[in-house]
Amino acid sequence: VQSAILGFPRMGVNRDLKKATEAYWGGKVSQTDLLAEAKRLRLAHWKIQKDAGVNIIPSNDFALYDQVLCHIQDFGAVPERYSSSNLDTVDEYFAMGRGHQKGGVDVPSLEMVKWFDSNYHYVKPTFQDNQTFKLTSNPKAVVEYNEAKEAGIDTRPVLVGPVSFLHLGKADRGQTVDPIDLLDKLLPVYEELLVQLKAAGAETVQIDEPVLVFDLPAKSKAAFKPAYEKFASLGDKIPKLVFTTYFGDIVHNLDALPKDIYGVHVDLVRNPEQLETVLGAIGPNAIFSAGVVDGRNIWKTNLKRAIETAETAIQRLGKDRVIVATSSSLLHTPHTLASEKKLDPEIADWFSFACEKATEISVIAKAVTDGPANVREALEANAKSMQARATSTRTNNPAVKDRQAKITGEDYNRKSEFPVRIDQQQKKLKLPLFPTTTIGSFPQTKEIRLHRSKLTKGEISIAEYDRFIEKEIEDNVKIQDELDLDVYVHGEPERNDMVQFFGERFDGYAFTTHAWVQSYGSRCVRPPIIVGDISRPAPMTVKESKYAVSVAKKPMKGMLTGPVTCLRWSFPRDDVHQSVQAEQLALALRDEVVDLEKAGIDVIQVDEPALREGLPLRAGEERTKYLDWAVKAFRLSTSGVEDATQIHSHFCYSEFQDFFYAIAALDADVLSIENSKSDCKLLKVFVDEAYPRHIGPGVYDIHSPRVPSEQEIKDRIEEMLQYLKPEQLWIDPDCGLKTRQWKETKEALTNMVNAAKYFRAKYTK
Ligand code: THG
Ligand code: ZN
Repeated sequence: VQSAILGFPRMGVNRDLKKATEAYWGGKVSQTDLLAEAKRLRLAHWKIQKDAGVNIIPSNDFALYDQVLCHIQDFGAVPERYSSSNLDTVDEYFAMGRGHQKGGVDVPSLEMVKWFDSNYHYVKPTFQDNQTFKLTSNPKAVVEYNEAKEAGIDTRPVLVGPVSFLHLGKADRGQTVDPIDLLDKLLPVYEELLVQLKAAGAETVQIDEPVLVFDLPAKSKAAFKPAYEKFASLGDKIPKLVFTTYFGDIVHNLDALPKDIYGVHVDLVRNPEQLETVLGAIGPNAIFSAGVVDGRNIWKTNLKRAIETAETAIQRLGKDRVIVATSSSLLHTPHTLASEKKLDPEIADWFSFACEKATEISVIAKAVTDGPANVREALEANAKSMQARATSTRTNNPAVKDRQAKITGEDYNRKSEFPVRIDQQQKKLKLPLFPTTTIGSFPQTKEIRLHRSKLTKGEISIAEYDRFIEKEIEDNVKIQDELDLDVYVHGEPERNDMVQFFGERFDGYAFTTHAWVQSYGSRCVRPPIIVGDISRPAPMTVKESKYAVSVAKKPMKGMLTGPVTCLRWSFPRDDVHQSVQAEQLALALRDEVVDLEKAGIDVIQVDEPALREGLPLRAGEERTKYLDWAVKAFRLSTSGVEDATQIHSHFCYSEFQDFFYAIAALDADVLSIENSKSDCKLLKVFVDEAYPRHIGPGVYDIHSPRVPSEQEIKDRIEEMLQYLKPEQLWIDPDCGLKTRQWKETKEALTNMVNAAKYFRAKYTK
């Protein structure tokens, strides 16, 4: 029985790839240096997997920015605005990933979107009506296969399959092509690439078709047949293909599973129940790849259970036809547990990051190949860890469970309905028409980062740090005075990431020093880990907010991350349902909300940008259930306040037409939503559904340093007023401003406030 890894994290043990790419973008290292560093990382990662005893090691899972983007370039699907910019291959690639504004070239990036339900973002292939494809002369998959081979490692190249590549793409702006209609044009490129891989020596190829887990439109679903019949007809001219799916089950799409495929991989961590059905559906000689080691989380694999699953498959198919594998690519896990020097050893014993998962997968393969006696020590140690975690007092907090049991229906509801609330809020806040505000964070300057890092290293005292933060807050308030905004924020200088910050303050969480996971391009997040029942040992944000109130003469907004987002952007427990974890987070946040209110904060924003990404990938009962507990968690966290306290919430991803009722059910007094890049037509849903509460659709894009003109913002507001009532509309930017510089922030906000004042004058006449 062979062992396989579907993909390895590419950042390196110390986020080396992030450092190299950012140094290259900043002009600090040459392209040659960057490419050499990338090569060093690939070799290091192959070697880790080989040394761990893994048989099937992936190549072409590496990417300088994003793996889908690599395919766009290698398939000649680069939109003309980039290909005509006269950039070299590497710069053209980065231009598509992050935009390019240099040397007379000014192109924005391609759209970046969430990769399934993960916190990773991929670059969306963007097609023309007259799209053609052409394989590049040096395909990355071949180059990297050869590179590994030269180092003495025979790898299995990974490709995004043709149906997924098209289905995950879109027509370019102004184009009408349905990407899936491009299949016939695309297939020859795959054929050529596969032939080259075979010639280079690749025996098998992992062909990723994760879109098979979706509810697919008929056309996309029908595309698998011609695509894979074509490949089957090529026989020995191409490598054998392992058709690979993950993040869901494929039972509802089994009729689209290629008949003559060499192998099929499914995710048995997410959907173990699909095992029997899939085993019954694959061809009489097909190989079955069992995804039994979680590629999305950091928990040590229960080896006994994984071995049992593999044995079930072996009993049906025989040892030669079964591969044990990670459930998905390990891209979504941190590099190695070995870097965590500060973790409590009791808890560290429960974790397994990418390097450790490589060893697990090889132990499982040995156990089912040669018998468990050959890996007895490893199995015994694993069983001990499992037992220790299951019985640890660290995971179990009776007081939290007790409180959960006492939740009543009342706890989910504000005291009064919105019309009563808004009246009282208005009496207290006395806001003008078209009130202006920002989403919460202000630029995280070098100085702020420096102070945080000095505090961590013990180079300054807590008192010194607190004084510095107060000074920052004071400055932020002054700036808002000058800008003449209506509802202030303190600017969050004391916070790192919006989830990490809370994770470090809740009980029941563990947090790491090096466990970075790629979010997009060179950007990483360090998700905190939920290990046990969650509670709030002490107020988390009250000190800073209270100070902010004391120096501000206008209403100050308190800022919190909502329960669903805290859950989604953490590594969750796998021993308790997510709804239970969300409820615990909600109770802890509810206390914080009430404490903020007591401290004189009259406006409290509870952000839920991850509500959307948590939506189960397929429509149906699962989605309804998810939305039910997610909405309840939000309401539980926010309903403890008086009517006169105004609850805001913010959403970064505004495509919520398909679950609008849930957004409405949050019952937030004011919603701010990302809207600046989308069509204002999206706002139509608020009219259609007669949404009664207040809304601030972002009036400009904060993801770019570009300063919007006052006129541009006025035009935008004018457009919004076609859909929203003047008394409903707030004026705010798209998202938090932490990734921006102060100069552009001040200029943009000045224009925004002036635009708001223009409409205020116009409508109060
Ligand atoms: N926090 C978390 N997840 C997220 C976001 C977030 N997912 C979606 C979206 N926002 C992704 N966006 C970003 C934006 C910036 C960064 C990461 C993800 C970022 N990271 C720093 C870096 O890589 O340099 C490290 C952060 C730090 O210093 O703590 O800038 O906001 N959880
Ligand atoms: Zn946002």
